[in-house]
Amino acid sequence: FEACITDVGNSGLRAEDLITGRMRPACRDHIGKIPIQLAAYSGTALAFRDRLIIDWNKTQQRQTFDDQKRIYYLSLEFLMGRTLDNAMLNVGLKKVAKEGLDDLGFRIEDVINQEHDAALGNGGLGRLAACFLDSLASLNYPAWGYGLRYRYGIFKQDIENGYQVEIPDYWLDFNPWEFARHDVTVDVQFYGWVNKHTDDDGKQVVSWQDGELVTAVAYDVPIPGYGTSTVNNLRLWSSKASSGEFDFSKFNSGDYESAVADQQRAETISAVLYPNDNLERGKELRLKQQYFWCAASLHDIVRRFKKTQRKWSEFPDQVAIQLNDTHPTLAIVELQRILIDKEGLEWDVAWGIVTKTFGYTNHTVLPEALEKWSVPLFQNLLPRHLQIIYDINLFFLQGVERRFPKDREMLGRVSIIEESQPKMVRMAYLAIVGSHKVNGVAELHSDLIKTTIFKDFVKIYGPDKFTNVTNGITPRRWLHQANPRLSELIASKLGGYDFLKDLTLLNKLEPFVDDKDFKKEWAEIKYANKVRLAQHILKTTGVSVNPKALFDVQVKRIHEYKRQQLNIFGVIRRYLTIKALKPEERKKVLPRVSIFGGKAAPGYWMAKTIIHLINKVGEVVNNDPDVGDLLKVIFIEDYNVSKAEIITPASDISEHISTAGTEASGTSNMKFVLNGGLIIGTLDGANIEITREIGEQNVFLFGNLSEDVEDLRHNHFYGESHVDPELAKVFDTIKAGTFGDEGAFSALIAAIAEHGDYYLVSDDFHSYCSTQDLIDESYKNQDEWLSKSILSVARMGFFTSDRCINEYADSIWNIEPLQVKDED
Ligand code: 26Q
Repeated sequence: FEACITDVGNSGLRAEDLITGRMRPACRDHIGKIPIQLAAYSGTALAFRDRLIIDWNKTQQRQTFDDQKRIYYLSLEFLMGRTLDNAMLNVGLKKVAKEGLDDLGFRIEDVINQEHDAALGNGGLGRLAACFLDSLASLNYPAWGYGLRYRYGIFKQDIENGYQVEIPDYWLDFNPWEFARHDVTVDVQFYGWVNKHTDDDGKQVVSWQDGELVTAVAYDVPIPGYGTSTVNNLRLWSSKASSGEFDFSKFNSGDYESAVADQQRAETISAVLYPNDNLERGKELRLKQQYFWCAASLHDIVRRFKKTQRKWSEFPDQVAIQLNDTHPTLAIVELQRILIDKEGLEWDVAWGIVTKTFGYTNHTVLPEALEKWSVPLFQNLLPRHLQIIYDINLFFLQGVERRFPKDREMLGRVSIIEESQPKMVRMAYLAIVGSHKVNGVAELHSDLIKTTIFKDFVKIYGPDKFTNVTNGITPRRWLHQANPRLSELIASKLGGYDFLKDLTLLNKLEPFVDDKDFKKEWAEIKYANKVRLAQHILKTTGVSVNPKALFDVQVKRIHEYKRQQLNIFGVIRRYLTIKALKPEERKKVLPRVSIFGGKAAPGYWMAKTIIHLINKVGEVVNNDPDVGDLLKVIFIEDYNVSKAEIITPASDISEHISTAGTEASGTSNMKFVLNGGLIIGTLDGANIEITREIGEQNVFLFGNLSEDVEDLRHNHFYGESHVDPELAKVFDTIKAGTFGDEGAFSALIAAIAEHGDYYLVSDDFHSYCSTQDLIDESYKNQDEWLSKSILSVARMGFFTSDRCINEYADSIWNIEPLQVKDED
């Protein structure tokens, strides 16, 4: 930083100098004739980057020299958001940067806002991976992330006439945070055939031959820890044709088109993030992405291990690999392949090493989200891997048969190969069989996987193989960065910012719950955050909302199980109630702003219909003079990490209202409570543990319990169909065309009224509405509301991702922190 901004300041350079090029060459290279704000961003980012590089090198050298066990976190998604602000805070020089930029005539917020989000993820799972990287570095664990460098991240969402429109997210125009490592490449093989023969010593040799090669090129991203000099590495792979830019032999022989086509086919692998979450579609390109990334990462890990010249038996003492869902399960098969085909180890020895190395995290019980790949697809793309999977399955089933000779059905149920037409490889089963630990992401979820989808595996392996690690979030980004004023107020009472590294210290806020001045400041900060969000809403939607109203927020991926439809039906009911009141009665109504945000998978028609309905309801309600400020309905376009940083601190109440038993954990629930917002929620995922920590009196719970869901669903099909009467009125209003073409929403209504209401919207509607009414009443007592808000924050210490990472480190990875020393 000294190198850029302060130098610029000290040497008397003006803002214009940033673009006229009187800067260090590294900055100048990137600047040219770009807008001045972007130039300021470039300069600042490059300054901090320089700073990070020094510690990054030291950390990597130290980790190599020390040669301790490392954790490799394999995730197809890293939803990082922006980096500059985080880098400034972690390095501890944001204040210096602010002053430097002020001197040059820039507002630091404007500079920060220039950065494009790194949106290499869909939602919860990808953001969790990003929080984990932050905690791993902050806690000094030797850790690497491995992912794909998508040219296009999650699409940008526009709303046109109330419909979602997807725009490609090309984010790599200027990305100062990545370093192309053209010296670090791996050739990855696809297709081809398997050659088995016996060598001169009578040993069977298996080789995978021919097919096509694609080159993986490493791009490294520094991951700084907070308040430490540890800077870990995130390595993202980019694909390119293996013979360089073109196959010159084809090119020279005149086959230009096919040379270009080869190149494009190779580059397609890392071109785009699949925009589905919690839905699996079985596309070949997705399987190619998975293998490409697993093979490159494994090759890299093995190469690093081999440099140490240790025995293979020591591999699990040096390497822990965590699978973020089943997406990287092929890494298990790839390691087994390397050990037996390339390194010549015996099957059992190799398999012992493999299972000691891997851990698998499950993020869902939804059947439609469990990955399965067709055997013919596998056979064609990865013929050797399919053979190995068959062998893994054979040995596994033989073991099962010996242990449970009487239970013949068990074999079919637990087989890694599903005997369907076509046959399918069940990736979750493969991940369980190939790992030493399997974890869920919240207590209820971890219990559910043991009693439902993985029940047989608990019988086979015993309960100890299955464990829980409740998710967490990084308080650096989700409190300190997103809500600096709240963080500062807390620090002023706690005597410093230690709570950002030990979040349990927040409990020292409890004594202030009755402190008048403190409460006043607490309320002022919330209000200021609401004003900021109101400004954003005005700017982006043209709708003016009153920051004194209750802000009710639901931001997350749009999915039927998350039940945004329940929320919007509740909003319609509220609208009808207001309309039915006499003008003088309306004065007693508590004004509310219902805020929605989130993307629908492009092919998920029902989710898109929900977005459409929210927008249409907004158009009507927001322009109804009978309603005025009493109710506004806002859909915030293109919800992403940097918008979450504005929205989260501004909520009074947020909605976490999934059908009980369907949301594995949820993590935005934690973010909202940590920012002093209360929550309305079902007894699902981490809501349950949040309630246990902060106290039932501080949470608005409603709805059926997960243990009753199965019976309720059964009754919908075999009992009498029955729609809650209040909900029926809402449906009538929609059908009457109040929100435009009623036909547009008929499928949404039919799913509930005619097709079994799988997500129990009608069953929970009454309870949801009365709980919302209770929220209105509670909010009117601001003093009590504030006490709930403060107490909740004070009791949120458990939900830091630092706690979560320490649990993984102790109970799954068996790794220790490694501090970079000053003299390094
Ligand atoms: C699978 C196959 C093909 C294409 C895409 C996918 C795919 C992609 C993303 C499947 C699932 C996802 C993402 C899932 C996800 O975000 N799950 C969420 O994980 C969070 C972190 O543990 C939890 O808090 C949420 O409850 C869970 O829904």
